[in-house]
Amino acid sequence: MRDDQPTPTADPALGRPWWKDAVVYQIYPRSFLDTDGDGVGDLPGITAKLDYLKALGVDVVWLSPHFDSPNADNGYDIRDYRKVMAQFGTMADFDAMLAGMSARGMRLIIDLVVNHSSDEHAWFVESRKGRDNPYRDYYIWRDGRDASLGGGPPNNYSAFFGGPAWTFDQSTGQYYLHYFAAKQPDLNWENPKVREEVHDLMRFWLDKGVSGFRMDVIPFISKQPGLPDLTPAERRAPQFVYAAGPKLHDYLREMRREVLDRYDTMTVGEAFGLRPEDARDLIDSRRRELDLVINFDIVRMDIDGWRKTSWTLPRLKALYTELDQAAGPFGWNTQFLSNHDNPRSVSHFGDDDPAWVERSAKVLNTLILTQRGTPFLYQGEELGMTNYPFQTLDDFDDLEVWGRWRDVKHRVSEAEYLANARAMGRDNSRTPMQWTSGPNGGFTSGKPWLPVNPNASTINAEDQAARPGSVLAHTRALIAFRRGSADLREGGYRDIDPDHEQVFAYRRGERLLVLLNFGRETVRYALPDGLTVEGAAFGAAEVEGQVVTLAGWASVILAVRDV
Ligand code: ISL
Repeated sequence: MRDDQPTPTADPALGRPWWKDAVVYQIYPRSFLDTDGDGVGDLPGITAKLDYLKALGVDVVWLSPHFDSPNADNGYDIRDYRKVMAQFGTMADFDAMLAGMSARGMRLIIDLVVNHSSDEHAWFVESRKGRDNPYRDYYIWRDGRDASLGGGPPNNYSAFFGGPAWTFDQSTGQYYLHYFAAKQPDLNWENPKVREEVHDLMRFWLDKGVSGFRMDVIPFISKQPGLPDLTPAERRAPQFVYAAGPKLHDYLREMRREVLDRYDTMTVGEAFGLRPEDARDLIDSRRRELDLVINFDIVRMDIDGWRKTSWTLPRLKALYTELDQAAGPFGWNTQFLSNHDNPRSVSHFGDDDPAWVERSAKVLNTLILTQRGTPFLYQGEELGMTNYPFQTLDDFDDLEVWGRWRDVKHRVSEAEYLANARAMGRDNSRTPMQWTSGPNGGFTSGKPWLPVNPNASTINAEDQAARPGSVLAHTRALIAFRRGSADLREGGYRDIDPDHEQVFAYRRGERLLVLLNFGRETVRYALPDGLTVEGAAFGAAEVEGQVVTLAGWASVILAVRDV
């Protein structure tokens, strides 16, 4: 532990928190189900599918931002933290959705986006009116660099959605900071009034009955003192500087003292810019900061900025072991392979060829649901939904794709950039849920805000709900199995064959061995000596003595005994 950290208190004598055993399902409301024909998903659409989620075995829903927003970044630019986005419905719709979840024994966590607001938020509208406005210090305003030093923005920070992280405001002659889009000005957490405003809005939603928050880019809220320039090396991945401010732990402990400890909550920090060893303090239960983090090590293992690189199974396995060990005895990991910012897991880590997509999606969902930690499934992952076949850049909605293109178009061909965006672009996971093989995949009766994947004709919930052996059936059964298995929920984790190029083989607890074939070739996998197979605990595989035959993209959970 760093010597600048407070001495942790003894781990509170708390029972096992409910969120350790929960299965979380992330909903991107814009793309879940549209009930009023405007082509955009809405809250009544979620309410209409609560029985579907309950049947799947979902315990907690993580709802991406549902707040009033101009949608510069599809809701991650909030204009009013206490108002439901009109396209999604009303506060009454929210209350009905939450009541429906509670009636089914499900909890809801919502997205806390407080590193920045929308530039249309009343606070920013006031702040930009004048240097002496009471709201001026709700945001981060600075004079430009001295003319003798060339003028321009205060430092060389870059924004993740292209261009500099500073925008000049003519009316007051200063620049304001925005790590993301210019329409997403960063809030000034040094200002206690900002922190009090955030605490108040958290209480507003907790008092309505939500069970916690996923905290958007929360490591960024503490800024570097003096905001010095980035070095050339830091400019390649500025998130590691933006996430290393000195007061993050203070702000989180204050948030816990002032708000969270007064409620029964689950808190998940999006740890963009933190390495596993940096995140460890955030999730150390003795420190009472966050419960969980969403880390980037696996989902971004083959992304370098806008470029897709490559990954190997041994490297993936090494990351699982590193993250498991980094959590240590007082931490707990999230387990996920996709979300609204990353490509579809079956296209990223599986095999989305129509002949293999179902089998490989089942392998990946088995990985998510049998690893040690709290599983997070992303909407559509239970179906094996795939990336979208984007044809041109004009097919993309995401400001990240467009912002990065502006940054690189002078030195990268459009064909090369498009190939990378097709593989890794965030819109891949934002195409509408595929409910049926009918028009627009059953998502809307109108024109969908983003096209529905043409393969909805063969990959959809209606078909899979009726078909044993579907990804949906497999995922549903495995969630039920996991619920009944202390080995999976609480047991230890150990990779028994880290170097194998195609098979991922790991022990869970005392009695389970998970075998995943990450390829099309059948593998006759030799178990280590000293291990006796007692049978298949979940799934099936041919076992002859110490050899297990794994068909292409097959998975099996074996009951084993050490002899
Ligand atoms: O990695 C990224 C930046 O290069 C983005 O995919 C993403 O911005 C990053 O993971 C942070 O994500 C969160 O904050 C963003 C929002 O666009 C994302 O949807 C959100 O998950 C700004 O609020």
